[in-house]
Amino acid sequence: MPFFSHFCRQLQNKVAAAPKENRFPALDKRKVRVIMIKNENTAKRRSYAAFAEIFHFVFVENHLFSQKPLYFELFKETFPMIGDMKTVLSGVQPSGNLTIGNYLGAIRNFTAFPDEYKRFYCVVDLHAITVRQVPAELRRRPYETLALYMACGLDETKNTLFVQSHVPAHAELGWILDCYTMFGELSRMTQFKDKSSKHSENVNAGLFTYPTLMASDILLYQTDVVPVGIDQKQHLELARNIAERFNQVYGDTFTVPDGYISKDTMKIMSLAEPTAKMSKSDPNPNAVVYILDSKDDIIRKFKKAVTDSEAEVRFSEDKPGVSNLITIYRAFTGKSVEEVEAEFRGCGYGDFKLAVGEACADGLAPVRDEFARLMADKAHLEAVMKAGADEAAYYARKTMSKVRRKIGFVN
Ligand code: AQP
Repeated sequence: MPFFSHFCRQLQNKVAAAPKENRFPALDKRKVRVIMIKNENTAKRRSYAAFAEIFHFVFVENHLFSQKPLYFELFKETFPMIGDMKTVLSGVQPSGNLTIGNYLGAIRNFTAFPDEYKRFYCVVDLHAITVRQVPAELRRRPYETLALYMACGLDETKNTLFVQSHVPAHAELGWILDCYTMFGELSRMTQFKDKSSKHSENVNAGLFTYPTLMASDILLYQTDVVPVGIDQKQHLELARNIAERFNQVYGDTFTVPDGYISKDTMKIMSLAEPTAKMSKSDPNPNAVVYILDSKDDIIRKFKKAVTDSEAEVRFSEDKPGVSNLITIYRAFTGKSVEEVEAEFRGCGYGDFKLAVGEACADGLAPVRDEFARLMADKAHLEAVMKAGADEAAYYARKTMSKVRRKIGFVN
């Protein structure tokens, strides 16, 4: 960045001159946000400069710099023609150890969005209690999930990382949206049918209204894009319907979101039962590869993976086990189906399974190492959670005040 050293000098001068309570925190280059302003007339540039002065931005040539994300957002709100960013949001339940299904179907795609997007990634603990959780585990897992987000490449200074229950507006909007969602719509959700048959002793109302809480997560941040696995497509469609219904009644209130579903890895299947989705709560540990499994465990699980009796590495609907292994191998090597088929032509399944296990274990090794490093600093994880929740709450409040006003609640 050509202006960066100039900026740092200016910022340091400003820090020295500012009254103590207004001082910037210690200069942290990673946290600096930059807005570029081009082709604007002098009057507009003067207003930017005045704004910059009040909110401790530094204005250098065509760039505005800030260390305070909320001021940065306030600026974009005040001058909406600038910084017209699209918003991305997604989340993972802390309902067990995360699997390569969660990784390939969702988390790895979270990192695909460049800095031009405003990105919110949450740990959806409110969703997790639709199924009974052990409190001590539920307390621990948000740290692990957050550390995994970061270990997978989500930079906490560029993404808003937070825990859903730390922003009460999710539950508040969830209730409101319940009142704009039809019983029949929720009854048609296949995840509700699956989960209520798996947990027949606890078919609670939360399991039934899970999709409206998910709609709340999305609509609260005026989300444009939601990266998810294909299993969430039906819930996403419902979120769109709810947004459109609300907008029809009250006028433009919510952004209608789109899904972002990676074609190649939209559904990673169980290794033991390749016609069923790989799920973190699967009671059979050999069916699931966890992101944090050791290399030995990963290879052992792939060696046991269910295939078929043909001994031919070929991608085909009638070969679900082999096709699933090809998908996983491709995801970790970047090879095409044809390349994989050619590579293993004439080989037995033993060699193929070993190669898949090694590619997967090697691909995940940097994530495991970084996870261990991050988990050793719980205070940092807590600071990330807190900063993320503060920032998310700021956006959530804006949507909630609009929603409350439109519905007719007294402020
Ligand atoms: N097997 C999978 N293939 C592709 N994507 C997957 N996802 C989950 N499993 C696969 C995607 O991961 C994101 C987070 O999922 P979640 O934890 O919120 O809920 P889930 O879909 O119910 O995941 P699990 O692992 O099956 O959890 P449990 O066992 O607790 O129900 C979502 O985007 C999902 O699509």
